[in-house]
Amino acid sequence: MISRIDLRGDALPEGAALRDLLPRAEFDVEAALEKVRPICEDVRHRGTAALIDYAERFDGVVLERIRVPAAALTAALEALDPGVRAALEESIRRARIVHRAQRRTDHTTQVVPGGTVTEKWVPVERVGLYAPGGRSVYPSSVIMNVVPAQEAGVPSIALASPPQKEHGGLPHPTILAACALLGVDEVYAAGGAQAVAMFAYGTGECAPANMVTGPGNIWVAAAKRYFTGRIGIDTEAGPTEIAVLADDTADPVHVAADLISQAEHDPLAAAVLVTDSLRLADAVEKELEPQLAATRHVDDRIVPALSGRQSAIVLVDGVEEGLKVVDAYGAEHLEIQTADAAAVAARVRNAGAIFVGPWSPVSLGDYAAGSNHVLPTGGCACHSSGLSVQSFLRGIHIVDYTRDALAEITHHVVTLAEAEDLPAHGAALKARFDWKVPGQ
Ligand code: HSO
Ligand code: ZN
Repeated sequence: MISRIDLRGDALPEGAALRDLLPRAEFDVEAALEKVRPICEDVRHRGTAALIDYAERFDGVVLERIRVPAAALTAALEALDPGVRAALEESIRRARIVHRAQRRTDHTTQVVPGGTVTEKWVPVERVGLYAPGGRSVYPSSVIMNVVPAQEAGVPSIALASPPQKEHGGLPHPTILAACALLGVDEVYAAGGAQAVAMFAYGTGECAPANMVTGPGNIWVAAAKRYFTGRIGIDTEAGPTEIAVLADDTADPVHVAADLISQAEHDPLAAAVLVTDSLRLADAVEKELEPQLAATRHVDDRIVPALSGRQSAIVLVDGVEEGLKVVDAYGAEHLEIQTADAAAVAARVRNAGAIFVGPWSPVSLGDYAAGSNHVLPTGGCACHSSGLSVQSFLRGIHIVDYTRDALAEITHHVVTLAEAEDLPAHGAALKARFDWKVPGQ
């Protein structure tokens, strides 16, 4: 069911050439861009009326307004299963511990006597968070978006999630309950590109946001790309990926379970096992069958995901080569299931999040490790991080020089300004002094 890529024998190619040998899902955001453009512009011009029309067209519900009433949030929390509530509360508690520790403090550096640069961290003023509906109703993702924004000190947080026909046109009740638990009371029943446009442009009901974060389908990703430059975004989240770097010491039952766990998200989800053990590769493949027989979402998601060209078992000569492969791949989630897993994990350079050893599966991180599960996909782990407090902060440099400190550096500034043919830059400093070239 899962294909094999055999990289044993010859020396591995480097960089892009190695990446080209590895599987990856097609996620053509560019193509979706053309379709979302008119939707976004419609929301810009018609605001709430456009959102109401799209709710009818795409979600099959007739809405009178987009804002979710406060009573619906309270009612959803009251109706929430107590076990789910307790689990969400524990997930929030752990996420807060980790994200609170990420807070940054302002820092002043004295560059020269009388010359300082302070880096001041300021939260984004208003953030719109997106929580998908349909197949992916994930209250855990509400936590992963809201907690870092709150811990960063974002003063205004709003959330949008698609209206659900079976819930009277409101977003899914567990999404609403998660919002209520987190203290987010500004919630909108809007989905897809139109929800992103609502935050980007603002409507009569919803003030514009400076930033939009949160996972979504290809339309949400395309809308985020459309608005890049106008608003801040986190990443264009693509389908979920898991890579497992494992050797002969790994338990095939664990490895198979973890590959299936992420394949469960989406037919385009990627599950990649990188191993130097043929015995493990065979055992994992054998293990998939009984595990699939015991789970749901098999034919619609897991089998297409595992058998798709985005998933594979990659055979390598040793853990050393395996490290090169996982670095070239840059997985959203990377598990290390080898001897001395912590030492191997410490050498990984590219991954959204790393899960070390047999007792740290990706599913733990999805819900309750305290780590964030909004992570870079599609190889973006090579240049980007997952969502964190830092995502919602801006570092502002505050430059404060005394007269003497400015005087001391003026000749260098004037020289560079002349070299760039920008004499007025130099003149801005010279005008402050009875200036002559020092030493003349
Ligand atoms: N693995 C997904 C997040 C998620 N898993 C939500 C379960 N619910 C992307 O990191
Ligand atoms: Zn997951």
